[in-house]
Amino acid sequence: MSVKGNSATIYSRPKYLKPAPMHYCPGCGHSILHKLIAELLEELGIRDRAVGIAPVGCAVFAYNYIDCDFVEVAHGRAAAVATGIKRSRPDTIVFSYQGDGDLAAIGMAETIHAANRGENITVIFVNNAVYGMTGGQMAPTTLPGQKTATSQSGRDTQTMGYPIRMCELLDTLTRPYYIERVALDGPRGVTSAKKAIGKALRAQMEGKGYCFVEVLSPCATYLRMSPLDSLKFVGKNMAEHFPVRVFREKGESCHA
Ligand SMILES: Cc1ncc(C[n+]2csc(CCOP(=O)(O)OP(=O)(O)O)c2C)c(N)n1
Repeated sequence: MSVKGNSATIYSRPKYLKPAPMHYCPGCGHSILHKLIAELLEELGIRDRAVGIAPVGCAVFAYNYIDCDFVEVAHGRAAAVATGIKRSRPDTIVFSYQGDGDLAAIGMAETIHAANRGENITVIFVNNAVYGMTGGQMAPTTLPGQKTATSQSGRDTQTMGYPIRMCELLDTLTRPYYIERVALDGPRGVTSAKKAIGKALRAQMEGKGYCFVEVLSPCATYLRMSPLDSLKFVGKNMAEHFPVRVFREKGESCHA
């Protein structure tokens, strides 16, 4: 808090969040997550050696907002590029930022193999249960019965399968160090998300290995809900299918 005369500033833009107007829809989780990452870059003192991997998806312009080095990669290729950067420049702190289409559909193979190799990278997986950027098509994480542009009567699990639970899938592997799922469903969820991402970045700084944080995130536009209702959808409907918890910490599986 800084005090000037009779007025006090109790909250301000994080130092490493650029003063650029964001293109995100009202209620979108990406903007909140960008802010958390910007805060952590400052708090952990890693901004000058951080390299973000920007996805193809709604967050394609992440580098316009978060003030650190970034590489923009082709859709789904983040894990492979993150591996290359981290291995060739071990002094960098590499984090990929990926949607469910990017990470769990086209990038599924890279994701699993990077986790299986135990790459010392931080993966931030933004699960909003839909392809946002391209117009609200069904994603691997779309809920059963959820209506999208390509599941107009609702996702039918008989023909379209069930939502893929990435944390659970990765938790079958030996090498990942830390796996947690959090939900941006309100102030408490935002605090948990920051804690989890901070833990994942800190683990990378200590050379611990592969860290995966899944963030359940609202997409009010393609849920066709108000921003407030989309938070409830995340906290209730999404969390029923994607339990919010720590799956693994310190390289030891901690199955509930
Ligand atoms: C190789 C390739 N295939 C498909 C696309 C089209 N495309 C762009 S973004 C996207 C999905 C985005 O959804 P998601 O990753 O969940 O992120 P969101 O937009 O919801 O944040 C797709 C299929 C592309 N750009 N490149």
